[in-house]
Amino acid sequence: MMHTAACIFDLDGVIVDTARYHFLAWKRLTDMIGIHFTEEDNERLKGVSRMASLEIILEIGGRKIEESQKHEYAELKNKWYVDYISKMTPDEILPGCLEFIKELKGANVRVAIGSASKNTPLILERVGILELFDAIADGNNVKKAKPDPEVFIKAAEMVGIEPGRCTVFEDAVAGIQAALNAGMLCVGVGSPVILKKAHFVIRGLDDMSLSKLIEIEKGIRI
Ligand code: B16
Ligand code: MG
Repeated sequence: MMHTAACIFDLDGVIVDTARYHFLAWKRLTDMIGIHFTEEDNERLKGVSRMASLEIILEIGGRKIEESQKHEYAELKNKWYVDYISKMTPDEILPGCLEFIKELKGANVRVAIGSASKNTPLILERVGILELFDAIADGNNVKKAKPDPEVFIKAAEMVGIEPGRCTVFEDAVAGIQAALNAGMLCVGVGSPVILKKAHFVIRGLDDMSLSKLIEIEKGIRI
């Protein structure tokens, strides 16, 4: 018997790899305003909201600017980012994702998105899987950023499943913490060294299946 009744997926880094588009758009902004910004710096932005990402970048560059200027920069970055993601295609869905979601649906497990991104609907629509999800909690209907549990609690509410019967799939440290704060089973997607707080870590959804999820549940005795 399966304990999990809903799976909540982070978007960027779990279902699609949009981190490179975020990087290209932030890089364009940092080049424009003369801040040295590297791919390594970009790691710090994963799972972090747009404005919080800009704050980190300004801190890296040692800049202090007016609020209005911050909004201008964030809007500019987003315009460039939207240009990139508008060109996304279904072949950018990460390996194993569709197969696993189909398996979950076959077992009557609810599937939802729990993402910080305000561009979630656009991305899902571009890669052709908007209709696949029973609920979408994202930067548009959630106020508090991960590690606050709000986004995952909201997703659980939307599918009508108690948090204790939800499993989260997350690639960012802040997201793992958010899932733990929500009282959910948390599967990290990526490096076990970085995601050490997760209950279990997989390299990608191609490393996941219904039977493996049941084994993970048994291992942590929920
Ligand atoms: P937007 P996730 C997050 O999505 C990204 O990881 C993070 O890099 C980005 O800054 C954030 O969304 C906000 O995105 O500017 O599109 O609203 O990983 O929570 O799915
Ligand atoms: Mg992510």
